[in-house]
Amino acid sequence: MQDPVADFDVVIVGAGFAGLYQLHRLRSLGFNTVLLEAGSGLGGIWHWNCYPGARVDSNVPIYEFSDEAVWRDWSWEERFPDWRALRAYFAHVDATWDLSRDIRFDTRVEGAVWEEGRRQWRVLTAHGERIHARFFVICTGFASKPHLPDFGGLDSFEGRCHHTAQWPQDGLDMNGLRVGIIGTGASGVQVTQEAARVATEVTVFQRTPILALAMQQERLTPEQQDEAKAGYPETFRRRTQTSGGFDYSNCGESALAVSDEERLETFERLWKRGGFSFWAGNYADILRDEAANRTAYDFWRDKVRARINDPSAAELLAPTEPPHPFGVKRPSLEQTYYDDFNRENVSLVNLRTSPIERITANGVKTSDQEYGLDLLVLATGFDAVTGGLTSMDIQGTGGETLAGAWRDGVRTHLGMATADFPNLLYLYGPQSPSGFCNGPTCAEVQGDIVVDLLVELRNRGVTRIEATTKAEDAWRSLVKTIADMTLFPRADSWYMGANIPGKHRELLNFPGLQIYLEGCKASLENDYAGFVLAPDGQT
Ligand code: NA7
Repeated sequence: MQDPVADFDVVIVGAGFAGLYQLHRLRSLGFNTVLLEAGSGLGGIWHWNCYPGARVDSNVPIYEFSDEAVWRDWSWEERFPDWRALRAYFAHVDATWDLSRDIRFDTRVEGAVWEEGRRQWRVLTAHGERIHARFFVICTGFASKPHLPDFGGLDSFEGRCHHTAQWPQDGLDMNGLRVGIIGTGASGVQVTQEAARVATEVTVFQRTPILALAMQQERLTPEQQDEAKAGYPETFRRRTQTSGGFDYSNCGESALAVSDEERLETFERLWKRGGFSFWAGNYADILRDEAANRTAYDFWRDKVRARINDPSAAELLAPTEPPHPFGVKRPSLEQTYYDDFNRENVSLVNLRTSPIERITANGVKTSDQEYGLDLLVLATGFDAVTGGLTSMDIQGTGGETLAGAWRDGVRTHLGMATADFPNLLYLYGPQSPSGFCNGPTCAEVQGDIVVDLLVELRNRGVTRIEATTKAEDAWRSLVKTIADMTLFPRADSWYMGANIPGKHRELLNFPGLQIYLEGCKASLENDYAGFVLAPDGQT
């Protein structure tokens, strides 16, 4: 039985890339640190996402830590590893950095209360523990709160039903089953590809078509990687200098400034490179200018349609007219997704014309017919970016919760702190690069800012730091100004909080790692502008 009350310098929540990096660095700097993790293992999203086909759509080595002690003896089998490989990687990180001894697994944080007198957070776990810490660093990622739409009758379904992020940890064999998949985001695409190979029938319920890009998966050998490792330090340095933390940079300023032939040649080259090249490495105005965007959409549409035999399925999956501008909802990567709709066992239901009326004991009843199912997969996404934070009952100085403080929109300074919540810092959260940035890059770059800040506070004897509302206003307005220069507000995406009924609509991520870092620098190098620092014993 653990001590019900414990005292730490820092409590971290979440054992994904961001949380593990915090633990590793803060501990090495002498901070008394503990990490609380709701799951039974490391990996964050890669602990929960164990559905068939779950795979990262960022390539390695971009999608890993930059510490040589970790990458020196590690090699992957695929350019885009699956969840099993990622779990093995996290076990390797654990062994290298010796992390688990300071991680409490199966420990869900339910809430936290700021205690002004002690200048500490009292963190409450589902086990009833109370953990006191001067600083509370939340690293719950952008996708830790699954979104389960309110489908009537869900409880009456007699088959098995799982959200992709709540998949049974001991697996579920889809062989021979009639599988229904609601949702066609990254998770829906990945499950569909696996189900198509083994299930008797696969029914994909689509509301909005995903504009998925060709992954161009590759097998990797250890020899290949050993040879490439001489270049890793440069690769990792370069990824901190791009706008999305990847190794992509724009291939030109404007898609409209070049001839049709040149544009086509460029698009073909980006397509062959695979991954997010066609999205993050495209012309700079693709995500800003509607006409430029349309050239990319048309290219994508024609590539996809060429693979689908049935013209009506082709029109649903890759419509003649874009459902929204290309790339303003997250594209996701596919390997066989579009070919799978040529299989006898795979069918597509258009929820725009035949909405779901209810879930029945047998399956899904739309306005047209009832689909009998053995397994219903809810690939319906997440209360993204904010959900991991607002689902905890975190009470600041006046007793207001974070969820309450953000009721009419997110308020942060530098995407990592909020007024009335002193000594609370969050990573990969709202108004930070978050979903627009490669996870490991953000974990390190934003993570270093937080670590440096905590070291500086310790050096100065500062025991309380709080963002000002004025700084929040300025940061919020900066995010809005940049968002309005892009096409992102044009889609009902999780980027905009628009996938959750009733959620305030606004761009939740900071678009552009470099501009973000400049904003941080402007504060941190200007004596922490936008924060009020209080040395011990002073207000
Ligand atoms: P996403 O990308 O949010 O996709 C969720 C999907 O579920 C999407 O196709 C939604 O349609 C659909 N959805 C959500 N609610 C409903 C209801 N009520 N009815 C029908 N369909 C619905 O989540 P993922 O898990 O695939 O991916 C999340 C991120 O993880 C991804 O971006 C990567 O970063 C990895 P919609 O498009 O809203 O019409």
